[in-house]
Amino acid sequence: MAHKITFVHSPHILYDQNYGVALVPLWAYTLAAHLPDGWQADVFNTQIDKNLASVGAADVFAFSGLNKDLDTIRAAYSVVKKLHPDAIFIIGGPMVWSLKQEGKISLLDYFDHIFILDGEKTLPEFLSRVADGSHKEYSKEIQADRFPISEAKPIDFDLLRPTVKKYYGAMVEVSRGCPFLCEFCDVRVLPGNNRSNNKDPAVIVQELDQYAKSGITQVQFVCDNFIGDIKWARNCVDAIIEWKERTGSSISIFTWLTINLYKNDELMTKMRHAGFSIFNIGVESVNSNSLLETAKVQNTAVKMEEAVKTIHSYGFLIIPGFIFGFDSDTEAVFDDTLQFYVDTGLVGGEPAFLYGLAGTPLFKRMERSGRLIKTSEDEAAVRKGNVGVERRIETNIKYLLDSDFLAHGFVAFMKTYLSANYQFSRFEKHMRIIAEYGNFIEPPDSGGYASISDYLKKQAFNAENLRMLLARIWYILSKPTVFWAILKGRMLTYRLSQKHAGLDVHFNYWAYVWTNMGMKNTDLKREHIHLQSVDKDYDFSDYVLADENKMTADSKLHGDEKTEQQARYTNKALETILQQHGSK
Ligand code: B12
Ligand code: SF4
Repeated sequence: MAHKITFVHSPHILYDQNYGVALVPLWAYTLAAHLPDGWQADVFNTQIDKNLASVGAADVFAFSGLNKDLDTIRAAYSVVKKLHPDAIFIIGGPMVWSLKQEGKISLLDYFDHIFILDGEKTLPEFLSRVADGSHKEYSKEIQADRFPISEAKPIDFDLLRPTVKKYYGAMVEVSRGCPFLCEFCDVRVLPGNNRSNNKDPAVIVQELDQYAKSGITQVQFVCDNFIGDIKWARNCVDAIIEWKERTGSSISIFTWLTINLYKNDELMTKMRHAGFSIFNIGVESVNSNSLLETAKVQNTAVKMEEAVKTIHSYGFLIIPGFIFGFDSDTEAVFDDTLQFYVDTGLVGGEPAFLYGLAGTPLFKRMERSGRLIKTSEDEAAVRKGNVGVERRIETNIKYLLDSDFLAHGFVAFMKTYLSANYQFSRFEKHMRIIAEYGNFIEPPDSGGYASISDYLKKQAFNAENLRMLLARIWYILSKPTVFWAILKGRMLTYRLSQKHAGLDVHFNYWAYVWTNMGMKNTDLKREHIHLQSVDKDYDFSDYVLADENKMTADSKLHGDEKTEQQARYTNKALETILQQHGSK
């Protein structure tokens, strides 16, 4: 008799994250491709099916999630456990790694087994042992080595096919890891992850082909940094172009990469032809010492303004990551960031405050210097990410800048950010760069990742999403200045479209992000922001210095070979701060 595993995806839906679209739970379909013979899989996603009580029997129920999903996973577990008490319950995913780093793995003790890191090898081995009854010999925690993603199989598309149209576009994992050093980032500290591990472009094309045959054209290329290995990136882009020419398929791609792309005209040109449309890029800060502090070396080495404009000029849209609260930040941080947005025509992005993610060098530095907030509230913040209901913004770091200044500054920042004049200036600049630089390459396909037809369909057939769409429309119609700016933006798009096809997506994306931010932040007040800073008479002799800042041999064992290099960069910036404060 066949054995069965059901993957239960039960994320905590942050209203302001997905804005009414569900994305394919990739972990489940990735792992389902690696089941041993004699096993069949099912997926239950509480995002698209609310009736968890209808979940059928299985030998094993597998859960996964991010830190913010702790509560919803517990709730889903309780429902399924009550229905199927004799089944085996297991969990894995990014949350498990983070909790382990933080010494809080016991929060998942109610699971029979906890899988740390990649499951492609550990899960099938475990299931084989379940089949012959010997799995009880396994310890509670099952730790994996980094799976060589070059050996990845295509996802189990047969399992996904019946529900694939319920999701916004496709998710294709292409690469894991990143060669850079950013102090706050936990991508680079995962074992073996401080370099790119890449999937075979042939497998990527195979997955694209499956989605395309189901009529899906908007694709997320899931990775940490698409150009972490530039040679592989070129091969991958070539393989996509070859596949498109061979099959006549048409896709638009969203992915994650780094700012150094701007130097590579040939690659950018090819990426336009392949259908690349939107990039998530960590700009992080307009303050060069803050970039040095966080060892974002690829950003310190370039003229950021020119880099952003160049990438825009090809027709790409950038979702910039901006972070406030670096030690090197000055009181000019909010004004300078607002100016940078306008100067470079950035139309997207949602700035956030620096957060110490467990396991990162930043977390360790904050912990050692007594600036990590470790209260029960901290736990709540870890669970919910940055967003809560009453406490909308809450972090786990004591900043050097005054918390009151940061909170007031952020409220004022948001007010300007959302104002119609400011928004229109950004959009106008964005379009002007495209029109004037002479680099623009029309998208080969009419869509673009943010093409709205699929989005609107997802909104129209779901009451909750429809309410969100109406709220969005109301946000525009209820404010004459907003309505007028949107109208001007639409007219500008129309005018420029006469010369450059494919600009609608830029307008759509601008209006989408503006209204998202507006709906979330229009009523943002000082009291929604719970930040802490060091005492006014903070003794800078407690501030962590260069030698103390080196990572331990343990982190090297984890494959993070460049920790000392990162510490050198970070400390160069920190020493500037110490000099300013006349200490040590
Ligand atoms: C794509 C992506 C997104 C997409 C969402 C995708 C989706 N389907 O919902 C978007 C852009 C919306 C997004 C948003 C956010 N994301 Co995100 N995102 C990713 C990214 C790049 C890929 C995730 C993925 O699908 N990977 C591919 C799958 C196959 O990998 P996986 O899920 O890790 O699964 C593997 C293993 O973990 C393991 N495994 C997983 N589950 C299980 C279960 C069992 C039983 C077993 C045995 C094994 C196992 O096996 C799998 C195969 O190896 C990751 C970084 C990364 N490279 O993984 C970040 C990441 C998951 N995101 C992260 C964060 C913080 C967020 C945000 C909270 C950011 C924010 N502050 O706004 C939001 C919240 C999203 C939300 N929905 O509310 C963090 C999570 C950190 C954490 N510990 O919680 C990550 C890890 C990035 C990072 N290092 O900081 N994200
Ligand atoms: S560039 Fe920095 S933040 Fe981005 S994935 Fe690489 S190490 Fe992390």
